[in-house]
Amino acid sequence: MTILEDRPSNPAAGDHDRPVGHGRMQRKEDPRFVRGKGHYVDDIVLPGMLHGAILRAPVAHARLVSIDTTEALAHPKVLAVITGSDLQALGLAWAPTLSMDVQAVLVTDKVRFQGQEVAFVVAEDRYAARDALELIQVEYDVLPPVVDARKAMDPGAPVIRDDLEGRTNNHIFDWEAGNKAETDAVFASADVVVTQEIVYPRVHPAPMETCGAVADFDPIDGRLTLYETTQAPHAHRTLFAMVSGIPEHKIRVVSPDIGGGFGNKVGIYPGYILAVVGSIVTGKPVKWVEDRSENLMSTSFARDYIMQGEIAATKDGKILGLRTNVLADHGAFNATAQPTKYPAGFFHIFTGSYDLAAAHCTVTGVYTNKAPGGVAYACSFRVTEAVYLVERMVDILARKLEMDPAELRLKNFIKPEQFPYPNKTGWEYDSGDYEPTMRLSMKMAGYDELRREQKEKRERGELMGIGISFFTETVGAGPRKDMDILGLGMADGAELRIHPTGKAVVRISVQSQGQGHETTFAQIVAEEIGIPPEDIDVVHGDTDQTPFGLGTYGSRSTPVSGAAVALVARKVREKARFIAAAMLETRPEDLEWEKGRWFVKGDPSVGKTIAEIAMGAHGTVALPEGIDGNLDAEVTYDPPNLTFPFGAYICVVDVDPGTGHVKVRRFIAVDDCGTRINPMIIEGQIHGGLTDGVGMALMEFIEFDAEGNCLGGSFMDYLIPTAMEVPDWETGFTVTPSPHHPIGAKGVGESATVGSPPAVVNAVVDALAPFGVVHMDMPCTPARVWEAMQGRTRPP
Ligand code: MCN
Ligand code: CUM
Repeated sequence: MTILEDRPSNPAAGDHDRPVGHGRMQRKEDPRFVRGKGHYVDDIVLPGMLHGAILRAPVAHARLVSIDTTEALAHPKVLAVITGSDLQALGLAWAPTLSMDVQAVLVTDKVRFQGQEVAFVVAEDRYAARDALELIQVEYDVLPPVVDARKAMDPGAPVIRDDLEGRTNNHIFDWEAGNKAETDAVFASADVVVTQEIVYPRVHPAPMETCGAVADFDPIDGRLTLYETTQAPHAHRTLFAMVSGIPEHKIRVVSPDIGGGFGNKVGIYPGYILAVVGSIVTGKPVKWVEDRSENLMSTSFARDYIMQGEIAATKDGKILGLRTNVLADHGAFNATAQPTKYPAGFFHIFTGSYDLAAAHCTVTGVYTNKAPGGVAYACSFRVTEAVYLVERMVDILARKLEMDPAELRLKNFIKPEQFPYPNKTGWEYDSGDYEPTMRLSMKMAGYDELRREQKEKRERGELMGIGISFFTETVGAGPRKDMDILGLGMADGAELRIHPTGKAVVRISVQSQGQGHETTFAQIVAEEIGIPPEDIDVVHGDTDQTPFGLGTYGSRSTPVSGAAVALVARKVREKARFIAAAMLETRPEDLEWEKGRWFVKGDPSVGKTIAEIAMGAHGTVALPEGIDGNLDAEVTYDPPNLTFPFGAYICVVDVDPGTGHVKVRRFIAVDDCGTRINPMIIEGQIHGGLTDGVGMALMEFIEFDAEGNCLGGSFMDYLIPTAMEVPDWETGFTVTPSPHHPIGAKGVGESATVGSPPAVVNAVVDALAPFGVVHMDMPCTPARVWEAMQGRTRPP
C-alpha cells in the first residue's frame, strides 16, 4: 500500500484516515532545547559537590607494577584518590557487564586497552582533579598486545583475560543460526556462488554530550541519587543495587535531558561506579563528566565485524542461499548490551528482505586489547552488520550475473502474501510489502534516467555511481520469554492518570535522548482518549517517578513502550465507560465511544467527555463495584513479537577520478515503519540516520596502530559528517502496519543508520566498476578510493 501524503492508516485499529494525535505536531520539548534551557547531567550542581577525574592507561596491554598516589593526595584541593586495590577491598574492583562477563572498574592486575581506567581523583573542582592525575606515579610492565582480531586465536597469542579462571586463549563465544546441512546442499546445487570478505569497521556513536554522572550518597538514610547519562534508568538501578549492595528502593536513578545516546549510553561504565564510590568515600556529591577523547577511546564502540559472505543463486537470478562466518572483535571485556540468548545480537536476520531456500551463519567472538562494546550506534542489535552484509552480497551477485541490482532485488523479495513470514534463521517477520516501497524509491530517484546518465558519463570517463539498499530490520525487543538482559525480561510499563480537570500525565519506562518521546507518547494517548496532546505530560527518566521497564535502545520505545501507552489509554477509556454510565444512570453497554467522549447509543446529545468523567470519578457519584474513584490505570506490556520495519534507499555519488573524493549527490530514502505517529519526528530520525550512514561509509573509523594505540581518539582523527558532506535528503514512505502492535506502529529510530551504509558503498563500488572494483571496505576515504582505482586495496 503506497500513501504519498501524511495520512497514516491503520486498519487494525479501525482508523483509516486520522493522523495519530495531531500528526506533524511540533515537538513539545523543543522550546527548552532551542532556548538553551535543556537540563543535562553537567548542568546539575548540588551543594558541596566535588569533581572526579579518571587516570587512564597510556598503553594497550601492560602489567600494573606499582601505583603511588602520595603526591596527588597532597594536592591542596584533592579529597580522595581511589585505586584498584581500594576498590578490591570494597569488593568493587570488578563489575558485571551486560553480557555476563566482568569488567575492571579500575585496573588491579593488568591494563587491557589504551584508555582503561587506572585511578580516580576526587577534588574540589574539575581542574584540580585533572591536575592531580599527573601527580600519580604508575609503573607498567608493557606486554605485547592483541590488536588484530584475526590473530586473537593464534597459538601463542597473548592471553588478555588471564583474570578469568583457567583461561588459555582469547575466545569468547561461538554461536550459530540457520541450518548448515540444508545451506550446504543449496550451495552445492547452485549455478552461481559468489564469495566476499566484508569488513564492517569499528566506529563510534560519538553523541554530542559525552557520558557523565553526579552521584549523591546520603550516609544518614543510606540513599543514593544518581544523575546519569543513561538510556535505561531502571535496568541501571537494578544493576547498581546488585553490585553495591545498596537496597534497590534506596536508589534513585535520574536520566535528565540527554544530548544524544545512539547506544553509547546503554552500558554501565566505570566512571558511573567511581562517582558513586567517590560520593560514599567523601560523603559529598561527586560529579564525573568525561571529555571527548575519553568518550571516543573508552566507551562503547560499534561494529568491528569481519564477515566472510557467500551467496548462491540460479543463473537467471533466483537467490537460493546465504552463508557467513563472522569474526567479532569485542575488545577487552565482553560488555555488549544485548539479549542474553543472542551473543551476536540479531545478526542472524542477515537473510534480509529475500525469500531464500536456506541460510546459515556462525559468529565467533574474541577478546582484543581494545575498548569494550560492540552494540551501539543505532545498530538494532547488530542488524546494521547484517544488512550491510546481505546488501553488499546482493550487489556483488548482480555484477556477476550482469543483472541490474534493482531488478535482482525485485525478483527475490518476500511476497506480501507470505507474511507473517518465517525466515530461515528463526524469525517471524510480522508484515511487509516490499515491492511498492522499492518502486516508489525508483520513481522518486528517476532510476532509469539515472542509469542512462551514468552510461553517457562512463563513455566520457566520468565516474558516477548508483547504489541501492533494501533493508528489513527487527526492532522492539521483547518478547519477554525470548529476551532478557541479565535475567530482566524485556517489557515496559506505563501509568496514566487523568486529573480531575481532564489534564493527564503519562509515566513511561523508556527514556528519550532526543527522539521526541514527550511529544509522540502524548500523541498516542491523545489518539486513544481524545484529549489534546498539549494537555498530556509525559514523565520519563526518573526511576522514582516511572514504572519499571528496560529502556530505550533497539528502536524499542514505540514498539514496546508505545504499545504500553496505547493500551493503558484504552484501559482508562474502558474505565471511563463505567464511570460515565454511573454518571448518566445508564448501563455501560448502552454507551458508544467517539473520540474524547462516551455517549448514549441512539442519543448522541447525551454523553460525558473524558474531562467530565475524570471530575465525576473524583466526585460524589456512586461508582459501580470494582471501579475505584479515579481515572487512572497502569499496564506492563510484553510484546508478542518484534516489529519489522523496512525501506528502500538509493544513493547517487560522483567520484573525482583525480583525487578519489566521493560526493554524495543525491539520496532517496523510502521508509515503512507502519503507522506513523509524528511524520516530522520520523523525518528527523531518518535525516539523522542517513547522516550517520554517510559518515560511516565515507569517513568514520576507530583505527589502531600495531601497539594498540587508538588512532581515532579525537574529532581531528575520527571524522564525522557535517551539513557540507551530505545532500538534501529526499524522503518518502509507505505504510504497512504491524498486525500485532495496538496502533500498528513499528520502530524507526535506527532504520536509516542501518539501511544507508550499503547504499553509499554500493554507489561507490558502482562508480568504480570501470576499474573492475567489486568491493571495497568502509570508510571509502579519498585515499582508499584512489588506491582502488589503481587496482590496489588497503586492508582495514
Ligand atoms: N515514531 C513515530 N512513528 C513510528 C515510529 C516512531 O512517530 N511509527 C517516533 C517515536 O514515537 C519516537 C521516534 O520516532 O519519538 C523514535 O522512535 P523509535 O523508533 O521507537 O525509537 P526509540 O524512541 O526507541 O529511540 C531509540 C533509537 C535508537 S536505538 C538510537 S541508537 C537512536 C535513535 O533512536 N538514538 C538517537 N534516534 C536518535 N535520535 C536522537 N535525536 N538521539 C539519539 O540518541
Ligand atoms: Cu544499538 S544503538 Mo540504539 O539500540 O541505542
